[in-house]
Amino acid sequence: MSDEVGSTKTPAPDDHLGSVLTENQSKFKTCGQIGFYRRQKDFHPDRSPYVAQLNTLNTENGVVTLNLTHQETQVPLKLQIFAVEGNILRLKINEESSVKPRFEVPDVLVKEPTTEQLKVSNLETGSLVLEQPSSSWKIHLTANPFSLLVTQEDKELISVNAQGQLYFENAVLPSKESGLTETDPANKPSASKEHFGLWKEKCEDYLDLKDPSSVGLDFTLHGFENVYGLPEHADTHQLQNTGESEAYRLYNLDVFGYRIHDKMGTYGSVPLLLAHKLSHTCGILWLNASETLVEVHSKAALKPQMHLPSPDMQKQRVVPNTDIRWMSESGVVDVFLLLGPAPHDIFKQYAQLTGTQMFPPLFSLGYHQCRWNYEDEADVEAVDSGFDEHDIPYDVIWLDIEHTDGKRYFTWDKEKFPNPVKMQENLREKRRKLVVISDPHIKVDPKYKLYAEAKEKGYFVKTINGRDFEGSCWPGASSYLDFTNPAVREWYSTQFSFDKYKNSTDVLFIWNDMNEPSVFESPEWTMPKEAVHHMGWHHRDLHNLYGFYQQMSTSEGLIHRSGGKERPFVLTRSFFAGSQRYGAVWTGDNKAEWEYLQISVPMLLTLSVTGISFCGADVGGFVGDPDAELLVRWYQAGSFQPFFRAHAMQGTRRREPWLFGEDNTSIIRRVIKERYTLLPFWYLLFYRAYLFAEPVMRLVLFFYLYNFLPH
Ligand code: MIG
Repeated sequence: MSDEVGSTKTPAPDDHLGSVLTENQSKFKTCGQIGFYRRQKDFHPDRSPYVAQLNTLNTENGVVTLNLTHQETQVPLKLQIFAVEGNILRLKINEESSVKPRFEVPDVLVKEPTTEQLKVSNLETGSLVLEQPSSSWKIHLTANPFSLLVTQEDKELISVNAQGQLYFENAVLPSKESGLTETDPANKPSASKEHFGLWKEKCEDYLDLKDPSSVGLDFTLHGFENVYGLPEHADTHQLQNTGESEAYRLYNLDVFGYRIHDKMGTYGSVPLLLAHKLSHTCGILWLNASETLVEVHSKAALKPQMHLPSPDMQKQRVVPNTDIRWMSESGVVDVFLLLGPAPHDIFKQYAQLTGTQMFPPLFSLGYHQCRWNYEDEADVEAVDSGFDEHDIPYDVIWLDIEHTDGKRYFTWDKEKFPNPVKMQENLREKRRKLVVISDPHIKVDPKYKLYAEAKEKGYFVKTINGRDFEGSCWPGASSYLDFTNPAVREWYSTQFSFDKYKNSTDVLFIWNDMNEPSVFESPEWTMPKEAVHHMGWHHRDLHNLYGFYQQMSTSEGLIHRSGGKERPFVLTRSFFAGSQRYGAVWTGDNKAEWEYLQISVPMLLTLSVTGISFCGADVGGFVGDPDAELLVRWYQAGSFQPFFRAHAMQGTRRREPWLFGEDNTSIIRRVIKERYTLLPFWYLLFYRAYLFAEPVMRLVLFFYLYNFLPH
């Protein structure tokens, strides 16, 4: 192998890195710094202020609708209850009449769920029972205060609003009836507006102006102690109890070198929580794309013989339970209760709503070699032939942002990559592929065709003043494509066609990075919440969907360029529920440290049980230099993880598999070859994930306990 590949081109930036990482952590909010969290936490009534108005009950088309009225403000909310086919319940809560419509998440559900007729079976004063004749569950609704209890075969399963935490901020009230023009949702005249960040909220030097529109609701899972899901966090697979001052945060952020065992948001979000006990598995999908916080409080069962002060308490605590509280900054309450009962039923129910894993092309299940950056064509060729010389199989080599002309995506750096077609032909001869990066920020440069065209068509996200939003990212000043607009997605997807994307061939596939979106020097390194999208929605309402839409559009572009014949491969960093339909996800900028290798396992398991089977972590660790032992161990683990790619940050030492002595090379060679030996099996597992919604990576208990223990 030439010295070139083994040499360190840039000194390892260790000290500098340390300070960047520390500084990096402090730019993200803690719960206490989030206005809607403070407001919701300040709301802890003895009983829920909401009362169900049974006289408003309507059962048209088998959907149950009734009003919930806030006892003090008298503002009514509209509750809808749907029985969705396949043992799923859907609850929607929205304003009964609104001054401004609220955002409801589009495009995540594969179709409008098919509903079955709900029947009101027992209308007593103050309560009613809803059932669907062919199902074994029942919904018991109590009017005052409002709560729901779902039972299955007459056993308590899930309660809703049993803790009274239904919370709904109405920006502007119908003032005639209430005599109020604005509500303080905490309903405390003494509460300082500034503290609660109702109308404005500071993030560093940045002032966010908005209407208060936060929503929240609690669920009690009866008999459940173990809960899972809610990616993406660098944390254990089983969710931890959240303390009084923290919650799992779902807010997609560019968290370079993220902390482990932290509940801060990372790059992607799936608002799906699973709960498992021996006799039952169930799930809660909270369909909201704004910033969301989730509290988990599991209470273990107390032994029945223990002395408990009251018979009531005794009853409560002989079984364990878990309280879940969801809080979102805006949107509506739209929640699906997946009633199982077996783990595989939950996976199916979730897939019925949001789709299954896309069936990946075979090559993408092989080994991928990536680095920021493979410098030029000679470098690519040297690395490529290095694999042959060392008898190590691989399928894909990757090019990061430096391959472009000044970070203008869809272009090539003419000095470093003068002949990209030739380079791709060389790869093709060996039946190998190329993946190149394509980020959502577009360099502000009127001479850059993509920019000029998008600008002219009005395809960028706007500021509240109607100008194109400009932020800073890799290319310098950049505008951001508004992927929430179907016309933008359509246009962007055509950019991948061979005639538009110069020097691309059918062995080239795509990597979407920075799509949280990442905006340098902006609050929490992302887009300001009041930025304006298609149809006038604010970024706040749909933040967590941005990356989902970019991958959707890219994936459609690759399908389109092949005349609808080929399955695409698109890797994304940011994601949401449903992203499994478009390709693969990786866990972003991990570090070359043992703890990050360890945490990759629970992180990937969690993604897997929330529908995203095609997931992986950078083998070797992105930030910093792994020593030989860590690198070898990482290959050993990574070869058994679904998406298998080595990657390294700019400035780290080169680490192609043959640079650590023959002993280490031979171990790495062996595990990569084993991966290829098992490739047909991986392919089969992915086919089953695609067809039957079976996660590729899965906990043994999900598939073992339920099937073999009596229930
Ligand atoms: O912040 O494109 O997570 O995989 O190599 C750096 C350069 C931007 C972040 C990605 C990483 C990628 C890098 N990108």
